[in-house]
Amino acid sequence: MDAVTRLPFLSDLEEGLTQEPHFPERPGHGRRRYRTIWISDIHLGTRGCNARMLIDFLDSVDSDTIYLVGDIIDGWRLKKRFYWPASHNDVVWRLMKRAKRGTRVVYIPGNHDEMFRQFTGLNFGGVEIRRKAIHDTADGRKLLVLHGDEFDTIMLAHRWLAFVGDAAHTLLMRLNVIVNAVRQRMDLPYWSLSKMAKHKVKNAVSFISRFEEVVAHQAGARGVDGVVCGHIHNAEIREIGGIQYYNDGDWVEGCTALVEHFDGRMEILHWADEIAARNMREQTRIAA
Ligand SMILES: [Mn+2]
Repeated sequence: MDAVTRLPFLSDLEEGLTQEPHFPERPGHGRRRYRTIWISDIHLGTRGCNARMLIDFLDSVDSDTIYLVGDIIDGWRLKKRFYWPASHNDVVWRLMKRAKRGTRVVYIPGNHDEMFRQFTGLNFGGVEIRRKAIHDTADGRKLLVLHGDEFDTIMLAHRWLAFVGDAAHTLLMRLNVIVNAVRQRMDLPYWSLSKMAKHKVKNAVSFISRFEEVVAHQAGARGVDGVVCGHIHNAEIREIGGIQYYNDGDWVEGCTALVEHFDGRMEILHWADEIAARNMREQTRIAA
């Protein structure tokens, strides 16, 4: 495929996949089994990605099907600056290995890895690349699976607010002091920059619930029972207007996955909590 070679990092990626993983894979027996696993917003190729935590997750669980719900590799950032540590390569290695061992792997590229959308319909080493998918649950429900950026145009007015977080708030509070020192010198009245920031953070919360409502509404119009997406880095299971809304979260901040049990029951796994609980159990075992 000629198009593949146009992406500078894919040749490095292919080379890395032929080698053994840097972090040895834990043996497959004793893994927790699920019917389906959904993960997204891994952002491989960025410093923010918690690849080591994801490696631990992938070595601890197994499933019949795994959906990669977009923003798996951050092509935007990789194009600007190549950052590809061994752990990031190991994540791809494990996903490819899974496909080879017979797990159905469905990859739905997001907006950060949109360069893979040109391969929609193709099979890449056992990985099916799709624009969206319909998942049939064990208890007979139909779920629409997509990344979620397709609703950005509807959300555009609120979009930037999602990036206003605590760090920005702290910075704005500091700026507030400077701004008002200047204003005072210019004989201008006090004006609260931090108050405005707080208002924006509140808007970020309303952005999330608005996104969830838009996605659920759009899914409902397509006649499915529910929808699974990622994109906004906020894991959630919620019912909105008779539609089940599922978001599998991310591996930058939350480190979460969405899973379907063999009876169709859905659950969000918080992997940092799982690791903490496991360490606690090991400590008590050693102490005993
Ligand atoms: Mn996204």
